[in-house]
Amino acid sequence: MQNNHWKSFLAPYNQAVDELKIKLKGIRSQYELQHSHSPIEFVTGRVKPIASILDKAKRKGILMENLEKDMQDIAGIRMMCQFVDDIRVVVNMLKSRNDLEIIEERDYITSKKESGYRSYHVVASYPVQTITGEKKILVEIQIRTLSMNFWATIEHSINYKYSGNIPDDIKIRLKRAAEAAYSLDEEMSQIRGEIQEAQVIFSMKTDKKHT
Ligand code: 0O2
Repeated sequence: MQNNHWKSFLAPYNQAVDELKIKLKGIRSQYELQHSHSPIEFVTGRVKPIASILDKAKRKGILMENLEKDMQDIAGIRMMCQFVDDIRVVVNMLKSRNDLEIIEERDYITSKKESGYRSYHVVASYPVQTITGEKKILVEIQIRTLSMNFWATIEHSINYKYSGNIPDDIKIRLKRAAEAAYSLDEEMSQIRGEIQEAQVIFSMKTDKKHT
C-alpha cells in the first residue's frame, strides 16, 4: 500500500479511536459528578502503527485485502479499572450502549494466557460518519486492572526487546510477577469490601442522626 493509501485506510480508525476516547472518558466524569466510585480509572487509545500491522498480518497470514475484517485491533482502546469486579461493570456498560455493537469477547482473566497475561478483551463494531457515509470499524477494547496493565506494559516491552524470544529465566520471573499482580488485585478487592461495609455503617449512622 502507498503512503496516502495507508493515510485514507487508517483515517476512520483514527476517528473511531478519538471519538471513543472522548465518549468513554466522559463516563468517568459522570461518576465524579455523582461522587460515586468510577469503575473506570483511565482510558487510552491508539491506532496500530503501520509496521505492527504489517508484522501481525505476516505472522497471522492475513492478506492486505482482508485487513479490515481479519485484524480486529487496528483500532485499540484500553480501559483501566481499580478493582477486578469493576471490569464486569465496564463490560456490561459497553454491552448496554447503543453506539457500538459487541461482536466478540475474550476472557483472559478467567483463563489467563500462557505468558501470565490477564485482561478482558471485547471486539466491537463502531460506526463512524464519513463524508461518503457510515463506515463500521472494528475496535478492540481491552479492559484490565491497574495491576494487570502494569504487568502487561512491562511484559510487552521485554517481549519487544527480545523479539518474542524472552529468555527462560526472565519468563519465569515474569510469571512470578503476574502471580504477584494477581495477589495485589485480590488484596485490593478485600480492602474494597471493607470500604463498602464501612460506608454502609457510616451512612446508617448519619441517617439515624438526621431522624
Ligand atoms: P499491541 O502492540 O498491543 O497492539 P495475538 O496477537 O495472537 O496474541 P489476537 O488473536 O490478535 O492475539 O488477539 P488478542 O488475543 O485479543 O490479543 C491482541 C492484543 O492483546 C495484543 O496486541 C496485546 O495488546 C494484548 N496481548 C495479548 N497477549 C498478550 C501477552 O501475552 N502479553 C502482553 N503484554 N499483551 C498481550 P499486539 O498485536 O500484541 O500488539
